[in-house]
Parts: sequence; structure tokens; C-alpha cells
Amino acid sequence: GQLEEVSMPLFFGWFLCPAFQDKLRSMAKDFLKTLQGLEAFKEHLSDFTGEAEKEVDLEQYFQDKGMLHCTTKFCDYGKADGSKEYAEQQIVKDRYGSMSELKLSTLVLTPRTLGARVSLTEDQLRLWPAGVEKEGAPEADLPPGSRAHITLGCAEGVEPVQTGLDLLELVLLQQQGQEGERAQDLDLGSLAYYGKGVWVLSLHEPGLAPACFCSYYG
Ligand code: 2AM
Repeated sequence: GQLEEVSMPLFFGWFLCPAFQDKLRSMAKDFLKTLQGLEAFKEHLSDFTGEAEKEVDLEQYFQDKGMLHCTTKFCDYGKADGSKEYAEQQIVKDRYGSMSELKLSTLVLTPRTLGARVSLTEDQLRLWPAGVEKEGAPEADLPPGSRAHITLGCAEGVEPVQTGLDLLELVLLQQQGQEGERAQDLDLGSLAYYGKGVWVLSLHEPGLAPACFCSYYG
């Protein structure tokens, strides 16, 4: 009925508990501070500034996009394909409002976005919509969940949807056997450079973030 249409959210996803949002934000801050001090990063600075000599303040470069979450289905209030089918699945109704832990394995930084890759469990994958990997990387055949991430920040003028697209590009490179150029071991994890301003920090200890599966209306 009419009410159902009105009730379609902007998106469904896992929303991090406030305490863990703070923790993740401060981890990202540490990472940015460390990264911009590294010689290896300075060598590739033109990826970010367009000029080799210019300095960059990464903490200002990446703008906060609000409440930290991992989007499952972007519905756009019902306008996005497959929204209704997604919302009507029994598993979505069953899990709605439930808590689980998101496993954060990697931080991915590009000249456009800063994000945390999320490794979904089998159970969490049941809430993952079909086709979102194909949508973002039509030429590739990537496993479901490859796009799962938390957007931590975007460069000026960049929409958060870009974080998942940047991640898919990286996963594709990795699928093709690229490991990046090992840059340095940091306290948080090991850092690799994949070219074109793409830096990947593989965390020594994956973070476990308690999160609630629900939806956002905006
Ligand atoms: P994000 O998941 O990378 O953060 C509202 O805009 C939320 O929906 C944001 O969290 C955003 O990106 C996500 N989003 C926006 N457009 C999208 C799209 N076309 N596909 C998937 N997710 C999208």
C-alpha cells in the first residue's frame, strides 16, 4: 500500500555503536598522521595534490561523512532497483534490529576516499544484496561481499558511493595477483602501495566492531 512506499529507507546497513565509531575515527586519524609523515608517501604526493612540491593535510583532505556504517542495500527511498525485493526478504525482517560484529581487516586510502574493508561472515552475507559487485565492476567476477566497507571520509566533491567502487578496483587488482609494493610496517599494520595514490593498510589485528542492522531514512 501507500504507507509501504513511504516507509522505504534511503539504505539498509550495519550501524556501528557510538563508542566504536569514536575508536575507528581515532584509528583513521592516527593512520593519516603517520602516512603523511612517511617518505614513501611524500614521494607519491602528486597523486593527491597534482604537484610534487605541495603539502597535503590528509585530516582536512578527507571530510567526515557522518555516522559510520556499512551499507548493505542502497534503496534511495524505493527508487533503486530491487529495493522492495530486498526489504521484503524474510532474513532482512528477521535480522532487523539485531547486533553483530563487523570484522575490519584493511584500511584503503585513495585520492578520492578513505574506507575500511569489512569481511562479512556467512551469516552477514545472507543480508548482502545480489549484484552490487557486478554493478560496480561490470567486467569482473568478484565474490559477494567484496564491496562491503565503511566510508571514513571523502575528498571534497566526492560522494561516499565512491568508497565501494575504489574498493572493488583494489579487490580486482588483488584477484589478478597484484600485492602492491610493500612500503612499511606500521604499528597498526603493514602498508602497501598499489599505484595511482592507492595505499592499503592490512591491520595486524582485525578490528571487531559491534553494529546494529537496520535502516536509515535521512
Ligand atoms: P557508502 O556506503 O560508501 O558510505 C547514503 O548515501 C549511503 O548510501 C552512503 O553510505 C553511501 O555510500 C551509500 N550509497 C549511495 N549511493 C549508493 C549506490 N548507488 N550504491 C550503493 N551505495 C550507495
